[in-house]
Parts: sequence; C-alpha cells; structure tokens
Amino acid sequence: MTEVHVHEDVLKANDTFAEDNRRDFEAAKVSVVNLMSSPGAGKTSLLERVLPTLDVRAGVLEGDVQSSIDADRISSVGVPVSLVNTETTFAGECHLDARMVRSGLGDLSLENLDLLVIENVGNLVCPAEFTVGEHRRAMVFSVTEGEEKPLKYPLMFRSCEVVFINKADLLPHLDFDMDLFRDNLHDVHPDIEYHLMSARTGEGSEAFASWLTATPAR
Ligand SMILES: Nc1nc2c(ncn2[C@@H]2O[C@H](COP(=O)(O)OP(=O)(O)OP(=O)(O)O)[C@@H](O)[C@H]2O)c(=O)[nH]1
Ligand SMILES: [Mg+2]
Repeated sequence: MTEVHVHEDVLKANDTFAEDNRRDFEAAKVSVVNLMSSPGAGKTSLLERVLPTLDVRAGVLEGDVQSSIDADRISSVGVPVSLVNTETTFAGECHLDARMVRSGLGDLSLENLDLLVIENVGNLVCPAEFTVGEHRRAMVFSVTEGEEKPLKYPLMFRSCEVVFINKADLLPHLDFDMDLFRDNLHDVHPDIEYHLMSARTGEGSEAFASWLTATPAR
C-alpha cells in the first residue's frame, strides 16, 4: 500500500515538471516526440538517416544511462543535440522522466527548432510510465525482438500512437511471423498505426519523415 502511494507521488511530481516542459515547448512552438524502444531496436539509426533530410529544424535530446555514443552520432550528421546521462545525476535510471528532460533543455535553443525528438533510454517498461511533456509518442520495434512483445509489454505498445517496425532488411533471415505480430499488436492497441522500416536500406524513411513533420506544436 505504501509503495503504491510513493509511486503515485513520484508520478504526480513528474506531471508538474512535464507541464513546465510542455509550456516551454509551446512557447517556442516546437513539436516534441518521445521516441521509445528496447535497447538496440534502431532509434538512433533511424534518426541519423532521416533527421538531416527534413525540411524542418530538428534537434534531439538523447537519453542514455552512460556514454555520449548516440549524442556523438546525432551530432556528426549535423543535428543539434543535448545529452542526458542518467548515471551522472539521476541514479542511473532506466528511463527519462520530465525532470531529466528539463535538465537537458538548457543545452538546446528551443526557439531555433521546429521539432525536438527525445530519444528515450532503451527499455520497454519504465519509459512508458513517465510523460515528459511531449506532444506525441512513437516506438521503434525491431523484427529481431519476437512477435509476442506487444503481449508482454502492453503498456508501451498502448502508450504510443505509431510503431516503426525496423530491421525489415533482416526478414529473409528470420522466422518472424509478421501476421502474428500484427495480431498481437492489435490485441493490445486496436487501430494503432505502423510502418515497416529499415534504417539500413532506407525502406520506410518517407513514412517516418512525414510522421515526424506532421507532429503538431500546439
Ligand atoms: N540490419 C539492420 N541493422 C540495424 C537497423 N537499424 C539499426 N541497426 C543496427 O542495430 C544496432 C542498434 O542500432 P541503434 O540505432 O544504436 O539502436 P538504438 O535503439 O538507438 O539503441 P539504444 O540507444 O542503445 O537503445 C546497430 O548495430 C545498428 O547498426 C536496420 O534497419 N537493419
Ligand atoms: Mg540509441
């Protein structure tokens, strides 16, 4: 019972920071996407490929437990980036919450951006619980992860409005059953939008680009 109350308090405190973030995003007229997935599904690879091609000013807030590897990758394709390492100040948390996102906003000039993508820490559980002030949520799912994942991690699949099904180039080498995956996906989130992608070949890049740029700022 006490545990439940503590969790509720944590989420309530998070909501206050999320409202502050949202106010700043809207004042700067920047659309904000919270991009989530399990570790290694291909979030950074898709962003590297697609963000430099957009005709809007895009930036990234990178969430990682440790290292600047992903932030360096984003920076090397010419996209402004801010890094939040949870290990440094936030007890190595396995997700980004609204306060952590807030701590990284100072390194970005929001007024110079139209789109901010928050690359959350790779994890299919905790990130879904914490709103960070974003306008929309998306997830990247890799075909190497298994058809049953929507059934095992329903909150994540339910909390996103679109799934980018990545690593399609590997399908010929796998026994991944796309129909079964779609059935499982629709069991937990009927009518959810999804697109088949490959950060390797570029398949689906247009769908990703147009979803990102359709994100409303207000
Ligand atoms: N074959 C193939 N490999 C891919 C694709 N997308 C990403 N990868 C590889 O998958 C690995 C992980 O990709 P990342 O883009 O780092 O994944 P991530 O989701 O950002 O990972 P974390 O930030 O650690 O959670 C890398 O070795 C990529 O080269 C794809 O479409 N096809
Ligand atoms: Mg990454």
